Formats: sequence, C-alpha cells, structure tokens
Amino acid sequence: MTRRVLAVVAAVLAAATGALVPAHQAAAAGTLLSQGRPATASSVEHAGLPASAAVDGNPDTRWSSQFSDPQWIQVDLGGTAAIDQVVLNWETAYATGYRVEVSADGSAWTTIYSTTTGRGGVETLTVTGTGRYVRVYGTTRATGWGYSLWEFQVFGTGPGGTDPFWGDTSTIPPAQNVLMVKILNRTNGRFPDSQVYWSYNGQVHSIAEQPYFDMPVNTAGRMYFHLGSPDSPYFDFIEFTVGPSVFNGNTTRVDAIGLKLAMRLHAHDGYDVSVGEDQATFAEDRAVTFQRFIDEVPPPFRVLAQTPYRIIAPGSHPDFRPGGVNANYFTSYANSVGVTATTAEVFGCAGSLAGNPDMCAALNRHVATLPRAQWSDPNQYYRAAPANYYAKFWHDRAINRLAYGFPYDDVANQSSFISHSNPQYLLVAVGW
Ligand SMILES: [Ca+2]
Repeated sequence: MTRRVLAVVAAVLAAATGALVPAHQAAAAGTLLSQGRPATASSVEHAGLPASAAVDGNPDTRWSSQFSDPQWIQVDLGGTAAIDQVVLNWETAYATGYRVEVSADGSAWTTIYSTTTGRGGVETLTVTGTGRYVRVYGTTRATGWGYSLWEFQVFGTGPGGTDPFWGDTSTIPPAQNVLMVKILNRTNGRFPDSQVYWSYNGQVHSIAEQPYFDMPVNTAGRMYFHLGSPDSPYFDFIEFTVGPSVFNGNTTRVDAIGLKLAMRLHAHDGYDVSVGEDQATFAEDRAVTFQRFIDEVPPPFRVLAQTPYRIIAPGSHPDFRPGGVNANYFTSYANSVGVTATTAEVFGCAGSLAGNPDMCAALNRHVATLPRAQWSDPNQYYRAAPANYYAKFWHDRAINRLAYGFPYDDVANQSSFISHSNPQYLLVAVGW
C-alpha cells in the first residue's frame, strides 16, 4: 500500500462526502517578519559581529555584545505587526536572564516574555504582542562573554496585507482549466528562479521561464521540483488528484524528504489553507535542518539523514528491514497488542497492517497500548519509544503539525492532505 494509492482513496472519499477535510485553522503559523530587517544593538564585541548578522537568515553568522550587563538587540519590522513567536538561536554566550519586549516607537517598551532560567541553544517562545520594534534585553549572562545570537527570528502577521512568504496573490491569472498553480522560489537566495525547476506530465520549466501552470483534470498526478538543474539530485514532489471542480493533494514525507515544501490552496469561496514545512523550517539552512534531525532523533534513526540529499523514511533503510541491526525495533511492541509484523511493515503500514490503518498509525505514534479513545489525541503521540521518530520530526516542523510521515498518517486527520471544491489557485513553495 503506497501513499499514492491512499491519496486516491482519500480523494475519492473527500469528493464524495465533502466531509474528510480536517477542521484545522485556516490561518497559517506566523510569517517570518524579521529576516533582512534593520537591526541595532546596545554594543558589539567587534565589527565582525554586527546586529544585522542575527537577522540575516545565515546560521553561520552572529551578533555578539560586549562583556557586560545589560545588553540588547532590536529589529525594526517596518510597521505594526502582531507577533506570535520569537525564536532565539544562541551561541555559547547565551543569556540566563532576559526579556523580549515590543514597542510602537522604539522607546516605550512592553515585556511579552521574561525569564531568569534561560537555557541557551534554540529557544522557541510562544508570545502575544503588537508592535513595530522587537527587542531582546539581556540582564544576566550565562558566561564571562557577552550575549551572542546566531539568529533572532520574529514571527507574526503584518505589517501590510501581503504575507511575504506567500507573496502577492492578486496578480495570479484566472485558470482556464481547474485551478492555477504558482511555484515560488523560497530557497533564501541559494538558487535563482532560473534554477528552480518544476515538471509535470512531461513538461519541464524553471520558475524564471514559467511560474504558473494551469492545472487540468488528472488522476494521481505528481509535480516534481528540482534545484540547480532539471535532473538534479536535490528534488522532491507533491501528489494530487484533480477533479472537474475539486483539488485533493498533499505534501508527502512517506518515502523521504528531499526539499522543504509547503502548499497553500485557495478556493473561490474563501477557503485558504496551508500545509507543509513551517516558515521557521524554510528560513533555516538545509545543513541546519539535517543536523537538527541527527541531534533530535534516537540513535537508530540517525542513519536516515543521507546528507546532503535526503532524509529517508525508516522503513526504507536496511537497518530496520529483516536482517538489519534494528530489524526488531518494533517487533515486541507490536506483539504486545497482538500484531505480527516486521518493523519495516510497521513503518510502511504493510503486511497485516495494510488493512488496519488505525493500528498502524497507533504503533507508529506509540499509542497502541493506550485506551482506544486516546488514539486520536495528538497530545499522546510520540511520547515514548518505540515510535516513528522520523514522522515526529516532520510533524514538529509542519504548519499546524500536520505531515505525511508514514502511509496511514492521515488517521485522525494528522496528514498534510488538503481538499476543497471550486479551487482558485495553489501556491507551492520550494525551499532548501
Ligand atoms: Ca546569522
């Protein structure tokens, strides 16, 4: 059973009932507002470590202050914004005590987050605030050095009406077929539009040649994306089934991830839903994402990062297949709930699990020994081993935490599947 088959089944059901669409929020997680904006700081350690290096999107450059308390760094968003998340990527010289503040004018500040127990590393702060300026105000240093940030990212909504990630949608031409697809280069400058390729049904174009595709009716279609050249090993794809007046599709990580992808479906009735990797993940360099995967997953899963091209699903790796060093990873856990299956069959929802989507999903999410009522509660997922930590990683980095991490990840509406009638356009963001 492949995801592609499942997509068709799901699509047919959705088209027939109109009721399978997850009821998640239409609003995407906040947009990255701070990257490339003007930044200033109370001091710099030296001219090679300026404030601007904390908002340049490059994980290898940083701001560092002089070695005293207090110190601050601020970014000007260019207009009033509603701020919902701040991500601080600290160098070794981090703050144990600091505040995050917002301001309308750069002089009167309101605290939206404060701590005396900062732990350094990457801190992702969920906040609520409104302002044009956002400041990190350090009060206590963790080391004898100053305060130093590789990246300081502010997420939210605004200023202005156009979401900079998805761009201006007012100029998208109307479709003659079912819907207009627009492909967006979101590689953070790593590839020019002339080297971001899309292909569908024998057509191959760069974004520079043709950013639009007028999508006709099709069954179980795929659109591929390649970076650098039309047959580059840096590639990925989306899957879809398009009816005369309906789009059904998903980003899939069932086999592997080759490129960061997100898509946003807009329909004539105002439906507007985004799925795929979140904007913080798009903003992050590829090498950082690969390293984060290696750092976060348990040791048996680290081999899945096939740097620099792909991170593959565990069921595809020889370690987890019969005869492999981790061939028994899932076996006893599956046996404990009466399932006889190899580890690769659990990851791939194959063998006896092909006909048992709920159980396959429960095993991958490590909820199979919980009462059935908890199988649909995402708060219970991936809390203990054995579990599909590959899938967990992509859920953690997905818009609304929805991802296709294994073939039956659509159980309990956890997948990145979107479907709606009378579609108008589909934006597809291709990242690095
Ligand atoms: Ca930087």
